[in-house]
Amino acid sequence: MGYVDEVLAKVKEKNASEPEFLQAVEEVLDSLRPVIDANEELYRKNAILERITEPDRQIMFRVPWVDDKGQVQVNRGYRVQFNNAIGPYKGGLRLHPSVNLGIIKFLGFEQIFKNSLTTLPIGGGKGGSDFDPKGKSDREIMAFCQSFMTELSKYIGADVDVPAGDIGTGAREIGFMFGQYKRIRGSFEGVLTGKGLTYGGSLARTQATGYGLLYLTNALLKDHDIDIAGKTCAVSGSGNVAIYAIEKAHHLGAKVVTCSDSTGWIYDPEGIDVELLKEVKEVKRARLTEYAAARPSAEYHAKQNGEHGVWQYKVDLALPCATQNELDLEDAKMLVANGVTSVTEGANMPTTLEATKYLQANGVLFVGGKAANAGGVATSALEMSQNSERLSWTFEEVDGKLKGIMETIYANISDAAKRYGVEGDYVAGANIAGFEKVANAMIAQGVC
Ligand code: NDP
Ligand code: 2IT
Repeated sequence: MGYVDEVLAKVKEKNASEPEFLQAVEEVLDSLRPVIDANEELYRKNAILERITEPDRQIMFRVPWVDDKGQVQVNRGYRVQFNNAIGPYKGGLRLHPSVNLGIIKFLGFEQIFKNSLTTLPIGGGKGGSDFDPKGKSDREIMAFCQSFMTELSKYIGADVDVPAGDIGTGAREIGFMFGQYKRIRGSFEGVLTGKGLTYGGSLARTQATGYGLLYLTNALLKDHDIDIAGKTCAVSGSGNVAIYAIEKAHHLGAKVVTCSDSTGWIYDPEGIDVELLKEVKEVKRARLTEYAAARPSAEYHAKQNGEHGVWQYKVDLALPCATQNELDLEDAKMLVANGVTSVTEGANMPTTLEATKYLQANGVLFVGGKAANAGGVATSALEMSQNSERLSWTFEEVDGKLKGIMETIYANISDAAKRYGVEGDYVAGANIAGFEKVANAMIAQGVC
């Protein structure tokens, strides 16, 4: 058995109850075969694959808090510090009832390669809780965030581990967590990113993941002599990533006709009204039914089981921006039948392995989340730089750097795919480019 297959078998045996983590590891290791084959002795001797698939540590803790009725509630908190070979652990905090250790591990594992691709000095980590922020009052959110940070504060720091937002964690939650960290540790430092602008946040961080996704998509299309202007797009989700992806798609002259949340989706053939969507989601924290009620051109469809949702429409560009495994093989077949040009992932691992293979086999330009959504964490790293030098840069400066980083990422993943004989396979290109830097750093630092 080759080295990759040996390690894959061991990882499957050790982590049998974590399907999302196994899916992420399988995708990465499978596509690293050309690099591993070319340097098998070196990587095997240094146990690089065994080490890169085993977190440095995984922290799990109780999060007790009091609800508005005076009842004590208990959630479980997580922080998985996966790999700090090239910089402090860096990655978001997900607050969603579906969160478990396997999901945090898959996200932390992906973050290693994504963060390496940004070209900035950040390692991989992820955290979160099975807490459900939906329907909670601001006081309940604060009570949870303070309790969560009371424990988490023991393990993080500006040069150690720097968490940020993800599903369910936005500026409000980061603010409450930052306040509690400061109170416990007595230190005003860049320990979290995605902070408010009055206390160390970076301009353009809010927009960064969605904008970055479109900068990368545009670079991909340009390289294939395709003009993004005039193209029709399907976006899923209606959270932070989706909203700013839609906004930037419109800036670039494309038209987004769909968005969704966990209860249903919108089809709006005149193009999504981003200002209205922001009002419904960012200000009122309401359902998409409110968007449809205020917009005569929009259809609202409640989600049932098994339908194709936003992937059933005839579009040129598909941009999944909600959650993992939201685009399956049947959806991929529908997109291909409708002549889709590209699928670029705003979310983390939104496309199943089978769907990814089908899209690639049918000539669809496909870029996975590790490359396509890296703009968020890249701008978090720019926030860390600004905090370190105690300065803040203008929106144009940060946005300009973000655009440059996304174009560099596209060039690097395209080049890595070519170097290893898999031209046009941007999944392999991203995994290879991300891996090489981390593996070299691990070898240089000895057995640790
Ligand atoms: P938000 O919480 O702002 O939005 C998430 C969106 O996805 C909401 O519309 C939500 O609907 C929907 N959604 C979440 N879970 C499910 C589910 N199980 N089924 C159906 N719909 C769901 O999160 P973000 O926009 O920040 O994150 C979206 C994705 O992008 C995630 O995969 C995240 O890991 C990834 N990402 C985020 C980055 C960031 O900077 N924020 C950076 C890189 C990647 P509802 O409101 O009904 O729950
Ligand atoms: O998945 C991700 O890259 C994020 N949620 C952003 C992480 C960060 O540290 O900004």
